[in-house]
Amino acid sequence: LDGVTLLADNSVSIKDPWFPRHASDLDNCNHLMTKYEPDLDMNHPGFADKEYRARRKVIAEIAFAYKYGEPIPCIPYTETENETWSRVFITVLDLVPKHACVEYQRVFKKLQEERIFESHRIPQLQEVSDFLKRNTGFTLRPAAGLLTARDFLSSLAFRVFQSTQYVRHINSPYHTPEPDCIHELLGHMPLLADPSFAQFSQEIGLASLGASDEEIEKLSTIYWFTIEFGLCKEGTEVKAYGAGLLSAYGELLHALSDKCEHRPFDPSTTALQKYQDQEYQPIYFVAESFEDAKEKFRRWVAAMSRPFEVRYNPHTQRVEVLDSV
Ligand code: NLE
Ligand code: FE2
Repeated sequence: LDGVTLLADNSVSIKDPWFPRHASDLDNCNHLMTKYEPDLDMNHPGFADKEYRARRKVIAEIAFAYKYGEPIPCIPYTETENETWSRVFITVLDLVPKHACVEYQRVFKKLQEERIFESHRIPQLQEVSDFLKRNTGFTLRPAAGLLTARDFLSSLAFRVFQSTQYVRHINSPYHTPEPDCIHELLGHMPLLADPSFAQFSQEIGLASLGASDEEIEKLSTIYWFTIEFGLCKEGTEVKAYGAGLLSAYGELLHALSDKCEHRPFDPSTTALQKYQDQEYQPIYFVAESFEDAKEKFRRWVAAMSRPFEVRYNPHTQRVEVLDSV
């Protein structure tokens, strides 16, 4: 292929860079970050556990093989995996009424009523995806592990959430630095079924399409301090809405204690805050409300350098590009 053909085929140019235009293009957006893997990281609780590593491989293969439009394969979880879920589920049940935001609590109840959230078994991604679809139009895709920020954020533009399907090691049930399905299910799913939160998530995704590397870094930092580790005000109290807090009770208690710093959520400063993903966070950002976070985010995104605007068409599942200059 010569350069001209490449340009024509992939529409690669600075003004018109490649990014997924249709939900099926997400089949090409599953580049993994090699971080915290049980095969590579000696500190991973599964590093010395051959059986665990083999299990992870089997589950990863499902994600690699997955294509747009297919049902998400069902995983018959083992007794140990269900036991790990059970332990985390029970601690979350205990802390939710006091520390989770009302939106999370509302959907959590609904998930229990529909018998999707039960203490003795891990829900299947397909049933949760169907639940989300009924509530906000979000759907799930299985992911083999941690994706690059660009790939991960781009899915959100289509109201698609890339979800891991493997389970953390039984030896560290209450905190893991890498996402696993317990984190996805208990942390992310309730709020992705909330309309206002779903909208906020999608807008972060839309802002990421065709963004520069520097902007992707800022957007993923905002994602980190909101969707993963966000706190919000509720009257005079501060509650958790971040998924990384709601799936790890140790950090949840830490985040609401006086051992860390709370700052008001403000996209321009939050986007520049350095963060690490090994330990509990030293700083959390507190939103006034989802609506307020969304307003502030919109104003901040409007100042981004992208020479075009994008709009999602849910009827065609396609992103439309509008010239804005
Ligand atoms: N620390 C979280 C947990 O243990 O559930 C996972 C965070 C993934 C970014
Ligand atoms: Fe997450």
